[in-house]
Amino acid sequence: MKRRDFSKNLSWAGIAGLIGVPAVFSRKMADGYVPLALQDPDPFSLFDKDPEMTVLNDRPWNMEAKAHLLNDSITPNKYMFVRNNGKVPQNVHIENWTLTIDGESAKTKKTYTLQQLKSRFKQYTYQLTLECGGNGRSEFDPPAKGNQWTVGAVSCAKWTGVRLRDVLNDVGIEDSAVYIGYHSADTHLSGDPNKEPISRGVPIKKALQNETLLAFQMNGNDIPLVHGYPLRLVCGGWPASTSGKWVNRLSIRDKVHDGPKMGGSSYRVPCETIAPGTKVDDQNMCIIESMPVKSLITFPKTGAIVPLGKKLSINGHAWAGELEVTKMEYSIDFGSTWTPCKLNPPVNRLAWQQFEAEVAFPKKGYYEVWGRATDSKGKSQPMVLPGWNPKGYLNNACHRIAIKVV
Ligand SMILES: Nc1nc2c(c(=O)[nH]1)N[C@H]1C(S)=C(S)[C@@H](COP(=O)(O)O)O[C@H]1N2
Ligand SMILES: [Mo]
Repeated sequence: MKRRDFSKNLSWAGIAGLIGVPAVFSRKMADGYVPLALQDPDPFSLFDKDPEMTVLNDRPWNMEAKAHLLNDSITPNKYMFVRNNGKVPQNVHIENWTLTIDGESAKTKKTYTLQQLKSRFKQYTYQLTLECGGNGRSEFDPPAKGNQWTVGAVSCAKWTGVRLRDVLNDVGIEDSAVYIGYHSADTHLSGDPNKEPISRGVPIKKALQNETLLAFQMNGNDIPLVHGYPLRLVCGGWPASTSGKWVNRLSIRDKVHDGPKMGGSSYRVPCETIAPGTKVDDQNMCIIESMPVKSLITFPKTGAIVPLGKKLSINGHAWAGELEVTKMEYSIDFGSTWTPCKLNPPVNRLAWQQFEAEVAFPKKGYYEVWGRATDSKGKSQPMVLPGWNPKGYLNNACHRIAIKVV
């Protein structure tokens, strides 16, 4: 229950009804005080998340999965990470929800209701990998400020919606178009209604890809509120910050979009590699586009115990931004030698791919299984932390799990 609804709607008798017993000194409670027993529920039930998820922040809410929770090939809501920059919009009414397309490079300005979007344009469903640019940040040294994501800020759900391209073409795109920028209904943490928490976008070329969707469903149901209900931009393979939640306006820009979190060092890395800890001028920071090749061993859970002589089945996912993963390998000797895994193709472009292997161990003792993916351009995951950068983005080092053979 939300505090506001509570103070508006409940009598003391109502409170007693909810708690199940009378509040003995209820008359002594200050006006507007919310009894502990009725304070906001834990975030897991609030957002329908599994209690094994890790909460990294509550203002704003940020939550990640542990590797073993991401074992499904299609990520269910309960294991999907939450990354908010502001406050989740309340009182969303889909009957009144509209999407306006405007901007310097829009031929006209048009507004669509959700119903119009759904009925006027063909609908498509794709499984799309969304990884936060800061996934893996916790390993950076010197450390980077922000949510200390470990490995679980990645998901691959099934998104249904209309192609952004079809809607933009319906509005008309001028030749001058360079970028699109999204605007959303979430509100700034400061409470200032004129401030947007985040307004990012992608180059027009990415906006016009088949798989770039204006989605209204996730895994066959309405998108959960915290993931962008009722309308979300989904740009698979790119930092998930480009996938605007609660989208109500999109601008076709004649320059690189300049909304909050587009400039400075936000979602940018040094254009040239630098030594850890180096200060970099803003003009030498470049916008992150396609995410780098990466993989996650989602089974077994780290710490598994295996009897000697029994092979261990491992499996997980691999993805490579705009590219496909063409090779997946594992190592049990700290990266000295590598053995190929069986790797499946993606169900569609920009979806993660499943891998599996049967791992044999030579004798009793402690092992680590490391996973390494290689993309279609021949780039592999690094074994150690790659390219230090001030904000701690793009850590795609090999994932590893600990195993004891007994
Ligand atoms: N409107 C809006 N869209 C947003 C954000 C946000 O705070 N507000 N966060 C972005 C970031 S940084 C990420 S990583 C993804 C997270 O998506 P999820 O919470 O659905 O997993 O949403 C992106 N879209
Ligand atoms: Mo993010």
